[in-house]
Amino acid sequence: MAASIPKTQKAIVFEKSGGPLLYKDIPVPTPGPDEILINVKYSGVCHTDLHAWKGDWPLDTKLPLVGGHEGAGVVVAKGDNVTNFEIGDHAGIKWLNGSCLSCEFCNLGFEPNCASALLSGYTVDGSFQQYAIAKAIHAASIPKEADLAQVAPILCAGITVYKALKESGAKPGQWVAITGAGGGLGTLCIQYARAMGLRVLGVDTGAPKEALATELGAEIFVDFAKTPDIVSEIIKLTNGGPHAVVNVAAAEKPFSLSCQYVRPRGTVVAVGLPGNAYIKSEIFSTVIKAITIKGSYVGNRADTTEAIDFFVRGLVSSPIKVVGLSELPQVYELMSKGEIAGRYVLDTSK
Ligand code: 8ID
Ligand code: ZN
Repeated sequence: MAASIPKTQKAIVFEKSGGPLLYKDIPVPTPGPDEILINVKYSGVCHTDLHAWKGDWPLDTKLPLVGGHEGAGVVVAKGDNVTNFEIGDHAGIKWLNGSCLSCEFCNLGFEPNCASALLSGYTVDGSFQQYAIAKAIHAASIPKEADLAQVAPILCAGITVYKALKESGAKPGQWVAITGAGGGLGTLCIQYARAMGLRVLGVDTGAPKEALATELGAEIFVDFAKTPDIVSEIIKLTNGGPHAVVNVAAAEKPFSLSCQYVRPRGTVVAVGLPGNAYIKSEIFSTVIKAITIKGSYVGNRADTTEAIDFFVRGLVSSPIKVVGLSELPQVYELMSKGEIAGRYVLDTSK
């Protein structure tokens, strides 16, 4: 039997960029005809949520805003037009909350590039609340056997790195370097890469991140704070440079460095989104080495299903720490200082 839906719920709300993160009661929203209402049990905290709160990016957020876009929970209500979910199903809020499904980009499966895309925890309220709305056609379907706390980070971090690895074109047996390897996206990227048959070199800093990255499958770890010449070191360690680099670091510098150490004919993928930052690659070597530099932005519905399938099959695990929803400000503080190895997940009941 479906649980009764309360009128109000706990959420974390901010009213202006960088303003107080208020843990308070707000109304439970009602789903429209093409929407589902998800009782969010757990939500991952992505660095994107921190950018959204700080107002780092050249794109305004909705205000006031409930952030969050890695929400895993149970469908408790649905609109009349929804046919792909039933009450009681497990479902996920992801970054791409909705898109038009009829433009050039949606038609080709490039839904993240839709000009009318709705973004959870950015242009619409997200998963840092107990009850969140998603467009049914875009919501992630989560198999019942998946643990809801552990599957949460797959809904952004997992999908994003899985897609970026596909976009990198790296083939089994080849080297992929991952910058930001010890963070939320990075620790999942290591595992997807391994599951896809790639050899992983992780770049990040500090003993806890080194230990975690190595445990999860990085063959080599390069500590950027302790390595004077990262470029020549990485070229030496990978016998000519990695065939691909997936940059998930939340900082500018590693992007340009990766253009220097990537192997000739290799691909540099930009995924991390440090604000007001640029990738610089010297033209002569870009041409002579015939390298590719490209961006990769979350994933489409098919990527979502595939990324969740890797998780359900046990090919990737979630390196998470679970704390209460009310503790989001402390999580942001640790994240700002670069002190999180893996991912924090919020339990919305606390
Ligand atoms: O679709 C997308 N493109 C997408 C999706 C989701 C997230 C992009 N992102 C972006 C986020 O907005 C953020 O900018 O990816 C970036 C990483 O998100 P995250 O993994 O959630 O952040 P984190 O857990 O804080 O990890 C970042 C890691 O980068 C390392 C830090 O030590 C941390 O472990 N790092 C930094 I900061 N500087 C570095 C450097 N110079 C570095 N690693 C290597 N070299
Ligand atoms: Zn994210």
